Amino acid sequence: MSGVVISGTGLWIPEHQLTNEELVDCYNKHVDVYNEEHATAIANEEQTAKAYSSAAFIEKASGIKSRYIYQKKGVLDLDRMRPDIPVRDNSELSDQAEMAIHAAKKAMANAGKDASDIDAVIVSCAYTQRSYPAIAIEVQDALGIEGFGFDMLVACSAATFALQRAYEMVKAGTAKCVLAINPELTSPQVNYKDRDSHFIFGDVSIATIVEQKDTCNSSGSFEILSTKAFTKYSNNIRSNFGYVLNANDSDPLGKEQYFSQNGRSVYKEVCPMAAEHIADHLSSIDVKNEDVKRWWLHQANINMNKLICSLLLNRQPSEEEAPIVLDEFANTASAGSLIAFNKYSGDFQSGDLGLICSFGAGYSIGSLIVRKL
Ligand code: CO8
Repeated sequence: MSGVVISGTGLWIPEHQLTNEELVDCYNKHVDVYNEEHATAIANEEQTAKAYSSAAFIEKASGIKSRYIYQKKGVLDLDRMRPDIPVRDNSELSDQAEMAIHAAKKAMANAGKDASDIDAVIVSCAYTQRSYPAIAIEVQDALGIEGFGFDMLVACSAATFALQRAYEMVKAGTAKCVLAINPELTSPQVNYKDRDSHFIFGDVSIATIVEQKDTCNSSGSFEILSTKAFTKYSNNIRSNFGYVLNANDSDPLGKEQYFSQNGRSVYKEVCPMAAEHIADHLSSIDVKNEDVKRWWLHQANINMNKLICSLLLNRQPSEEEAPIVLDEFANTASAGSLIAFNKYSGDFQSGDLGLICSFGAGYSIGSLIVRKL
């Protein structure tokens, strides 16, 4: 067995952008309408008035300035405040398969692979838009790939966990070349009427080719030296929407069904956990923290990434060492660390080491140590 490499990635960005200012403006108009409609109950202290959101708070607390969105229509409409994504006929490509295919084609081109080279497709993300048939099988069919495909859900760690499955499949010889795709369509699960979370997420799609070193003919490839996964149950980040709502008569659009979190606790609990996970992973293959040229970290919050790196390096990381993409993309669930890898790995020289790491809901943490070939 010759080793396993990442031979190419492909990033697809939706055409619509949504700034903090646009989101906040709409949210604050919603607050005015809400507080006026509930004025009596608020005055009688039966209900709490909603408070304004602020673009300055969002940028300071998270580092997020903007995000891309698959369908902007509807989100800034006060009477809707949800994306308006038209229903597609069963004979049409699904939205998520379309997002996946955009990124897959770019990854295949970057890795120098065509459909006949690939024998497995993984679609892995925070949500899939339906249960079955798997989005991965739809993508496999549309691209003309022989072999097999399956979907996986691991929230923010969906991308790293999928790359770990791809690595293991190639290593075990159950697949020769895997196309792993993360079409993160998060916007339908964002509660745009909730001040604490309306700004957090964006949509994007990223794809990665994982194959044997022997078959790799791409100049931009990275050998995967090691992978490590960790999970620990926590209720601090939840999304309750699911098919059982139909049976328990809950409102599928009720606010308790959307993404929600206890952001402060997540911050406090996940940062030390992620730093410990990374340090243990690096030391397990005798790599010193200082020998890592770049930290392609999950993109939820700029302050989290700075804290995790400072725990690892005993100093603040430079922008080159720990690149940030969340200012432009926001939190794109699992895709963030791979967007950073896609955009900030071109300057690597042969032998340079880097670490890809995600952390989030579950809790889940996934990491890969990679070396430029
Ligand atoms: N505008 C103005 N003020 C605000 C706003 C706002 N939008 N939101 C909150 N405030 C106020 C609060 O009310 C609070 O006021 P007070 O002090 O009077 O009580 C004050 O600002 C401070 O609030 P917080 O303590 O909540 O603010 P933080 O500094 O903690 O920042 C963050 C909030 C940015 C959410 C921060 O806690 C954070 O980033 N935490 C980590 C979160 C994280 O990484 N979560 C992972 C989530 S994603 C994931 O795991 C996968 C999910 C899958 C995808 C889901 C797609 C939908």
